[in-house]
Amino acid sequence: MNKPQILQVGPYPEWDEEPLNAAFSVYRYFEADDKSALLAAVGPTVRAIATRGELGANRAMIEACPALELVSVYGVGFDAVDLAVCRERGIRVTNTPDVLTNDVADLGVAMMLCQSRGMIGAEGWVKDGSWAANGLYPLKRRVWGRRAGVLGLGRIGYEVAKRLQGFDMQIAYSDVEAKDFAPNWEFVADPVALAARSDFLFVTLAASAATRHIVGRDVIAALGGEGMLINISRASNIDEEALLAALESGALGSAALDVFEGEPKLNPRFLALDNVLLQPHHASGTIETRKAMGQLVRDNLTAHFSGQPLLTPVL
Ligand code: 8YV
Repeated sequence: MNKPQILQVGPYPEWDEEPLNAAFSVYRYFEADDKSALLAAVGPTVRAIATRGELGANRAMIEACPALELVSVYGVGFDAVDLAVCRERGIRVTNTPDVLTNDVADLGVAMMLCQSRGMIGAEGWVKDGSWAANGLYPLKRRVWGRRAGVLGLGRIGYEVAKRLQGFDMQIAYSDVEAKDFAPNWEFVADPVALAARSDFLFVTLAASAATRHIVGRDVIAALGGEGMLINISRASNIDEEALLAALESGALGSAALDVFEGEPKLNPRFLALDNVLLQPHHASGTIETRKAMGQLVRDNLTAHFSGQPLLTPVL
């Protein structure tokens, strides 16, 4: 039997490659020197695209595959998939929600702790001999008991807030409406008002055209010179230019960021700052979660090609 032909947009860990290649005829888009030539040659036979959250599948790629039936995303975020063209053509889309929620929440909280307590600098203080030479490390800010804002109380935002409760923080959130599963957390509809009452602001929104730059100049100013912004969602949720300017001037205290415009080539102005903690889009990056994500990508592909219902459909 002929295996279904799929286009793989980016690499996966090696434990995913073998089962993927066993079940499907895989065209490795990311390895092609001439990507347009590859699309022109194999696009007509491609029935599914297997991609990653941050890579998605754009209109040109989808249009080069006239027989496309499914886009299977390794990641919860599907903002990089052109959903409009998928809708027009009746192409199904799946993602990998739930399996990564706890790890993403863990990293957000870890970044808050690490940055607020100055742990990276403190390690440098030990390793470069400053402790022995100069004595005590400069004092940092506490986390427990302070005010946390969660912008977007979806699956990941909820797990972040749950963890913050363990630090006795005063928790508030913004979302399109108050959530009845969160009676102990204050609902603040306006993101600017949320930022104004927060010491730490977590951005946990699913990115879309509607949320683009939702964290703009006003939110950043309201968070202020003592505030910390933590982004474990997508760079597009934040006006990066306004963020950089505020970090440079001290109008915003600090930021802990896992995602960047144009990543992995982030704006070099980030590298010159000493009030940031920078992570390489790694919030879901544990072996356990990535194995579960890879399995779910394949399970959705397999379900589709065997006529079964998709496990985690987006469209
Ligand atoms: C990436 C993500 O998919 O879940 C998402 O939306 O962005 C991540 O989990 C991951 O970095 C693999 O590329």
